[in-house]
Amino acid sequence: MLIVMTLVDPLSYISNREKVFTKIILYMDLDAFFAAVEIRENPAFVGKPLIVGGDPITRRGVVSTCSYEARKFGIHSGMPLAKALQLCPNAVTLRGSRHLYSNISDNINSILKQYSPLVKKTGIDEAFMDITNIVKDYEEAEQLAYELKDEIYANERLTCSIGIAPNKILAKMASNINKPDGLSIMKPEDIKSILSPLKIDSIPGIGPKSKKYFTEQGVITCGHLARCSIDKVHVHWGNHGLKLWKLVNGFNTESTEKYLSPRSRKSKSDEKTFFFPLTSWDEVWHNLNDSISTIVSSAKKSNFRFRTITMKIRFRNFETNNRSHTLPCYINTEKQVAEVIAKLLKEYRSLSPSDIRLIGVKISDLQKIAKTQTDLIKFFSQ
Ligand code: TTP
Ligand code: MG
Repeated sequence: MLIVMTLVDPLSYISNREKVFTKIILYMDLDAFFAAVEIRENPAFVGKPLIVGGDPITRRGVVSTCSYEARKFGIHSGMPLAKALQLCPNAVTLRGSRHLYSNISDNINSILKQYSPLVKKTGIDEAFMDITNIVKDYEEAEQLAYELKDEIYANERLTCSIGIAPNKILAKMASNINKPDGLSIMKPEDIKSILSPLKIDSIPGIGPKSKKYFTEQGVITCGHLARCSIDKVHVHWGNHGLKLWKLVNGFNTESTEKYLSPRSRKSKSDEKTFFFPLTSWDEVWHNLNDSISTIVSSAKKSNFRFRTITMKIRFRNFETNNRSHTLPCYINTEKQVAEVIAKLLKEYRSLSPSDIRLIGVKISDLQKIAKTQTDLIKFFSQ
């Protein structure tokens, strides 16, 4: 084991930048994504071990993912389907519906973007969000995470796990702590103690090979690595080892990324549900105009302008789509919103208005108009 006393001051390895955290990052990952969608589409699968991936008839191919019930049998992504079915012969097996997954992925991305434009999608069911400038502290970040989880569930009936931490790698690690449907917060001062009991391979990037190497040296958990002497770590594992040592000791291993300029997470929305089928597109437009008028007047009243416009459309089969458009500059008139909505609606014009169960408009990415600007606008409009 590499716990060796050393005379070298560990802090001599740490730069000033690594001693501070300036960001709050949220990471969201949907739970058992493909499997959860299939269960949503067919409630008969609730509570059953379900595998998505491979060919259910020939049993060829690999598992894309499986429900948490199937995971109890040791089944996991990437496992040959034949082996998975040996472990759990009664598992329901489906090929999967890629088009539907990608559609849902887009919807969820639109939801995230209504909270912050600083979203970085990193996979079909996962994304990072820089929320530094839209929350005051970690308590507010937690509130935002609950709102986000609720909104995702309300729109898509899917659960996700969220991690909040001062950088991306830690946010991702936090999201794995309470899966599924979890929420874990890792404040800078808690990093070391939260990471300590976690297995070394819970650090993203540590695969089976590195894990074996660390295990041979007696490093099983992040805590074991944190207690190793830094100069020995450097000698044995080089710069990569040093970076991991800094991570598990609560230092900032990520350089601050250049994100877009921060904006508000506030939004205003209005939506209409149609219990009786609509008979014409004029009726759809009438309702949309009504929503546009409501939210634009409300934005004007509170001196807000905005850049992102989202149209939400839910069909009678409860499939829900959110389509967003972010403009290059801020606006605040009904006409400008209507123009964007007309473009977003085009995608659906081949459908029948009677298929629409709900339609709504949301404006987000709101910016308060400075008092001097509002005075000028008033002055010129007089
Ligand atoms: P993951 O987020 O890795 O897995 P998951 O969402 O199924 O489960 P978890 O609750 O642990 O997050 O991947 C997202 C989707 O990507 C997953 O549902 C299926 C697909 N996928 C593959 O097709 N092959 C793979 O090897 C993996 C890992 C995922
Ligand atoms: Mg996932």
